[in-house]
Amino acid sequence: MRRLGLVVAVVGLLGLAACGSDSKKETTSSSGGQASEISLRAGVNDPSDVTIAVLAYLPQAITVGQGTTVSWTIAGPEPHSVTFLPPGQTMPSPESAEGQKLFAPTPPTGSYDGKSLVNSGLVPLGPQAAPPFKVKFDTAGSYKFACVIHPQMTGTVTVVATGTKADTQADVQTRGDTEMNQWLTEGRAAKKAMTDKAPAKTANADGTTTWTIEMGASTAHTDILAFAPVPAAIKAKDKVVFVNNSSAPHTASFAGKQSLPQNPTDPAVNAPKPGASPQTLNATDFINTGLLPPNAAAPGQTPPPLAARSFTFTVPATGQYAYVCLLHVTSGMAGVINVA
Ligand SMILES: [Cu+2]
Repeated sequence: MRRLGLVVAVVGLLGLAACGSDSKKETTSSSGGQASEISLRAGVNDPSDVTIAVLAYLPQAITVGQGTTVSWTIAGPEPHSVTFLPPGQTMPSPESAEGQKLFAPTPPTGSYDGKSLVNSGLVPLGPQAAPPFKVKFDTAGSYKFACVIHPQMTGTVTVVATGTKADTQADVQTRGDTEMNQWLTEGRAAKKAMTDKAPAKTANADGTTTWTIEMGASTAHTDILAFAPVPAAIKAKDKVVFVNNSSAPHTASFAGKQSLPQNPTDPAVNAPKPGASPQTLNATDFINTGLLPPNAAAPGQTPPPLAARSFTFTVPATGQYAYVCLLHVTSGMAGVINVA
């Protein structure tokens, strides 16, 4: 490989010295067309509505020259990974033990050649910002990567020979913005549909009402991290059912007068408290649904049934019962049950 590089360099020099028009082309493409470092974004939240999370690498595909370092920045509060799997391996479900192993990083040892696992791990886990994840590419080829918790998030790095036209940082920024705006439009429409519809409700024989609040919504390229629609006329002794029809796991967690778990990996996040559905709310205790699974199926499996994605609370008395999703609180996923 070293010798090949030397040959290319010598031919380049000869070209420069000998033939005018060819040498100009060489110079333009090698100096202007290839950057030593290219950075791109992994996920972003809508700057005008933090509850809309774009689940995409921006842009999805980049072309770089040999020797380029690619740098991914987790640009929003939602965690993502940049995971290059070894040849022949497919991305395991994030709920599986295999998937959860990929939450931990496997940093590159030298430049990446497509033959091994290289993985940022899941970052950030919690409110801290994550440093960019960097991989250097010396070998021409096409390398696919994906996010361990968002199977729809995939990308490609194409590495071309030195001197071949590659993306500039400006190209990457422009294409990233174009793709981002497309997915923001998709997400904003889904958010509007979710919040604009009338809350689902059923009348009970005892004169109370059971209201349904949806936990998030998902499109092909976004997660809407909101509880909606908001019922306006809840009365004491009514019931509220939280239902997860989205592609992400969520909780509905009431702090009461306690403090909430801060880290998404805290086992308390996934523990229904004080126990399984149904429960009665109060103004004092920490009350938690635990993680309600997404309405999505692992390969070869069926999605969890509605009952497994639902949790029912009775609201005993007038007052305000504030709640959050413990996984998505940094994306503004929160609500209040107002009981008149
Ligand atoms: Cu959530």
